[in-house]
Amino acid sequence: MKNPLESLLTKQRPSRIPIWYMRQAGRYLPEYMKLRQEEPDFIKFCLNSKLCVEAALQPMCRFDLDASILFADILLIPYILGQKVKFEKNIGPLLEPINFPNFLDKYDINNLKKLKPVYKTIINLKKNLKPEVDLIGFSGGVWTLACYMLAGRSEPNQESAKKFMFSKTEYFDRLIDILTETVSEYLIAQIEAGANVIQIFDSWSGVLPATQFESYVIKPTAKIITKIKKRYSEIPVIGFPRNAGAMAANYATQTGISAISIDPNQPFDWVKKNIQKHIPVQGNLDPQLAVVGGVAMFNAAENILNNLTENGLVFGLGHGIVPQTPPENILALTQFVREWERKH
Ligand code: 1CP
Repeated sequence: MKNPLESLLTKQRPSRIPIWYMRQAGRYLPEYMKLRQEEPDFIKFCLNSKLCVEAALQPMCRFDLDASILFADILLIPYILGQKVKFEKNIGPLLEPINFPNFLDKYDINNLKKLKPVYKTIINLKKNLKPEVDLIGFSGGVWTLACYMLAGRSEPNQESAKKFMFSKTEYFDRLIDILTETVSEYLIAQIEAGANVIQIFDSWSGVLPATQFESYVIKPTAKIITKIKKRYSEIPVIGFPRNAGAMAANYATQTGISAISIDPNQPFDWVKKNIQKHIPVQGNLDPQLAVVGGVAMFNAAENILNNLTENGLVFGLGHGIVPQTPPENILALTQFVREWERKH
């Protein structure tokens, strides 16, 4: 029998409500902060399988979760494509400016071999997971990767990437093609190593006009999924087109995705009618509720469970767990969902 998460994503009845949280490992866990001191350079940390396996397992020891997510970062892709990437404390990622078209001309898919330590993390992580727990591999969506590559840092409205997209469209399209091929092969390699569910994080999809959302979120995602399905037809892929609004409905029906991670601001009725009619959803508790905890968090969680479990729900947050979150709240939230299920 398949595990709860895999069952739900492949349209079978799960034995219980699957739960996992985006960014469930990492900065809100004191044991992670301690482990992190062993390798201050975050890229090197992500390329150290031993440390990454331990980081991925930390939340599994604390909480009753149905999936473990690979510990790595979406910015390993620009890094192996030859762009210098570093993570600065209190600032975030800093990427060196790209020289066009030289950068595009020196593209070589073989650079993906530099990510062997990531595949090793998956192999060793799998050995440490209970058989009923799924292993999620992931990548950034190509638009989101392009955002960081073009802005060189985290930029809330993505002006730099948008300006480049509108003014240097030919270069931009080539970059998107390169990223589409790279992400496809990267995810296939993760599946080969043992990931049995994939999530694509398109965290910045919400800043795009509808036309460009079609071209740079929906189309590349559809291509990636077609490539994956050709090799591994059974592997479910969860999409996270953050802040996509009404475009999430097109994303649900046009990409071949198995489920969508929805935002906290998407109304239940709209989600039921436009997404759950086709595929299950994942989410969508506001991450700040997990910071606050208590009655506010439980009421909101119950509302999600009352509204979305009937037609396929992976319970989780609408975005990643933020660093200020007390781990006890994640424990209480997980127990609350298990208890709700026992009563219903
Ligand atoms: O220890 C540290 O200081 C590094 C903090 C950190 C961690 C723990 C970063 C830097 N990345 C990660 C791990 C990570 N990143 C994981 C594995 C952990 C887990 O989920 O269990 C995953 C899945 C990611 C994915 C990721 N990285 C995304 C997509 C999800 C999202 O939150 O929208 C994005 C956008 C990134 C980029 C990134 N990595 C790190 C930072 C500070 C940023 C920039 C975020 C921003 O622009 O606000």
